[in-house]
Amino acid sequence: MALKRFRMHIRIPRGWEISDREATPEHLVFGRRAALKALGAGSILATGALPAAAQQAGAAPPLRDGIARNEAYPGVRAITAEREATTYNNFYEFGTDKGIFRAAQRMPLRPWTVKVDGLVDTPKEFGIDDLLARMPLEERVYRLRCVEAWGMTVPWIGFPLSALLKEVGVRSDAKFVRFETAALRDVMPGLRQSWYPWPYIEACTVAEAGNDLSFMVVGAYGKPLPQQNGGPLRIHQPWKYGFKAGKSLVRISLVAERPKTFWEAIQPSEYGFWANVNPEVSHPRWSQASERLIGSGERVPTQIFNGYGEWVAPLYMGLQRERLWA
Ligand SMILES: Nc1nc2c(c(=O)[nH]1)N[C@H]1C(S)=C(S)[C@@H](COP(=O)(O)O)O[C@H]1N2
Ligand SMILES: [Mo]
Repeated sequence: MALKRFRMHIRIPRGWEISDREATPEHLVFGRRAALKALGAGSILATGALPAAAQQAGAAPPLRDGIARNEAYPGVRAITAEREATTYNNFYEFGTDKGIFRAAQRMPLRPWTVKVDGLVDTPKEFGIDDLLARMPLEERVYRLRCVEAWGMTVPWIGFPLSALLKEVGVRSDAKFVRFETAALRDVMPGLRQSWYPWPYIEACTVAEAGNDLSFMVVGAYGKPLPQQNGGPLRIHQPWKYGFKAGKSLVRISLVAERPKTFWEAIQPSEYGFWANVNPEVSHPRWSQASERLIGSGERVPTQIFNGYGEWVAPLYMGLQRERLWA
């Protein structure tokens, strides 16, 4: 089925168009200060005027035409409204509340490069547009299940992680894949919260990375992936809790040792390395038996491996002694 094309509707407000009301939340104030400091323009702060240069993000060009939906992995649930999926987000670099989408618009999506290095035959650095041109783009409707017991269903656009790894050649001594998120001090106010172990690191095994469900996401709802959802490039492994899905990636490294991941470093008793979805294994502070659907608010039963067991359960044979369930 051909994917319907949309025109992009990314409109970046100029500084003078931001009302006081919008500019009040602390995360925006931090962001403004950081941007102004970077420009050496502290005196402008008093007037509330923000130079246009500090606001303008490098926009992503539209995705190519004719991206088809891969129907191999049925979404099952109704697709979450685009507005909901792009305004209810977790992206701590921009703040700890769900409404960071406005603050996230400050992050330029171009230019953008991603390094693929470590235990590979040929380490490479890709410009995002070269990567988009090279990779086999397709649409997949995947569910996303946050460890906080909410879920959504999104038509993502992207390519299998295995296609990217083929470009560099994974060496046999590589055991894990480490995903590193951008850490842009000037536009990410959350980085000032120095008690968090920035940058945001996530990881999986080479075997998990090679599973066809492991998807590098570059778009959603027919458009380039917006900042708040992890544009221009994020990983999504839909059988795992959402915190495994590192956003706005700048570096992907093949390594021999299991990396210490962001949430595991903060609270290992609550957020483990494997973090596979399981309704029967509660979070220490709440049940995982059901989840709230963003948008409708409906509560539905959670499925083991978020419903993707048919494709991923074999990955965990022989690993029963590991703490597989978050
Ligand atoms: N860099 C980074 N990636 C991140 C996060 C984050 O705070 N920073 N939050 C994670 C969590 S907890 C979830 S549930 C998903 C949310 O993705 P969404 O906002 O596209 O729904 O992103 C994940 N990726
Ligand atoms: Mo999450």
